Amino acid sequence: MGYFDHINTIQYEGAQSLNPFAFKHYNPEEKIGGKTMEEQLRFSIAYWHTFTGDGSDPFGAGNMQRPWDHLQGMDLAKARVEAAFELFEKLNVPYFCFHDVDIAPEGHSLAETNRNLDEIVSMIKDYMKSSNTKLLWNTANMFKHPRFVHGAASSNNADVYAYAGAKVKKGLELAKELGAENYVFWGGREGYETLLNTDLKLELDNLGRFYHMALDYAKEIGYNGQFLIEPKPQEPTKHQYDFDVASGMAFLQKYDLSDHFKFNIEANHATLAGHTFEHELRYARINGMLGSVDANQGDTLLGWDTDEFPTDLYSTTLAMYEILKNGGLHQGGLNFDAKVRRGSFEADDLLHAHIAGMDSFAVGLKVAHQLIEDGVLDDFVSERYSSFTQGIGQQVVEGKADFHVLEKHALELGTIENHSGRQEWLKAVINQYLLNVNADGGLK
Ligand code: XLS
Ligand code: CA
Ligand code: CA
Repeated sequence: MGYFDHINTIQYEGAQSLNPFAFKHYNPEEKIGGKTMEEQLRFSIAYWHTFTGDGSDPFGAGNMQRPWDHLQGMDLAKARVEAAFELFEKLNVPYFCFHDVDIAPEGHSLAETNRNLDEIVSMIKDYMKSSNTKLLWNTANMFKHPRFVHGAASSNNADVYAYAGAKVKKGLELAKELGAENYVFWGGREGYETLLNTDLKLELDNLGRFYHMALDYAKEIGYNGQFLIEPKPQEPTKHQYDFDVASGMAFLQKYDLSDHFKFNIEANHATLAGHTFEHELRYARINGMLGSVDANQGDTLLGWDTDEFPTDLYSTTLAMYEILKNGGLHQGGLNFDAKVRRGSFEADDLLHAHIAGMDSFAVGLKVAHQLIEDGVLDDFVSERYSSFTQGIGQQVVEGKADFHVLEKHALELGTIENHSGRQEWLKAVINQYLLNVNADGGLK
């Protein structure tokens, strides 16, 4: 007896299908840009939202109806593993991600917690032997337990710092054991509330030291996964240290870590930082630091981290544009760090949500691929910057200009001519591609 027996494996039925349990655009085998959609998109399910999350929010208790609800403790943890591998197979998703506390309950001591983890990890390892689903990344939750009230690797309390080190040590061991392709650091409480009680320099220096210790330990045990920093500007802290990609890069460079880390970019964190999703992806990409993606979306009417399933095709298209320009996600993936709304409390909603997210990114992939093939944006952008391919512009780019050269050129200029940036036209072109690339008939 399984948890999702009433649902068959989700199949691709094409854009005209009205079957709620079918993919309309995600066709894993279909090749786009020389690779299958499965290889291009590398979808992943987030264990915490889908198997551990209960729907509780600051105003109300948990309300999700899950077929494993009657269980507790380690029995509950084991049931979740069974349910997880069943859902991975039903959705044919190649990856999953977890925090340590998502998969096993915390014990009364660190040693007991680690024993719980070991038991569940060996169960997961067994399931992975016969499953196609692999571990995209794992991480340590260093924000939930009260001990992390003042942070973890940026805490004022050295005992907490040590505890955090022990958790990441264990996390790296699990990553190696399960073959995680990446290891993520999201600094949930690595930040501060007020400078009145904060030694900013010591906290940042300690954080830098902590990441070095993690790198050293990974090397020591022979764990070769990619290290990822996941930026977020705030929430739960008022000011989180890895605010966005640009500030994360400055931090990594200062502490001599930039050769060893890439970024895990979450859409909703980008918008919380006052950026677009594609801005963060572009910023990381042009610096060779786009590692992986937490695929979700925020809500323009709500100012917080709502972690909705991604359904905005405009956003998935622009995200896939960056990802394709990056030559793909490499060992990263598109992890649905997304939760069903509180009102969507039935277990079937988990399937609807993932199908919606996977289809939305499949559309984004197809449209972005076509935009790149046709060179629509590339041609426009290169024309727009063509003044830097000749004359004074070329001298600037080749490092042959100084202020004397610039002044001489400026003094000789007559009227300066600028051209329109044509953004309304470009948006209309994207709309055309969105509608045409996917127009393969009406509904049936
Ligand atoms: C929270 C973060 C978190 C990380 C992993 O906002 O998105 O879930 O992805 O700790
Ligand atoms: Ca995330
Ligand atoms: Ca989030």
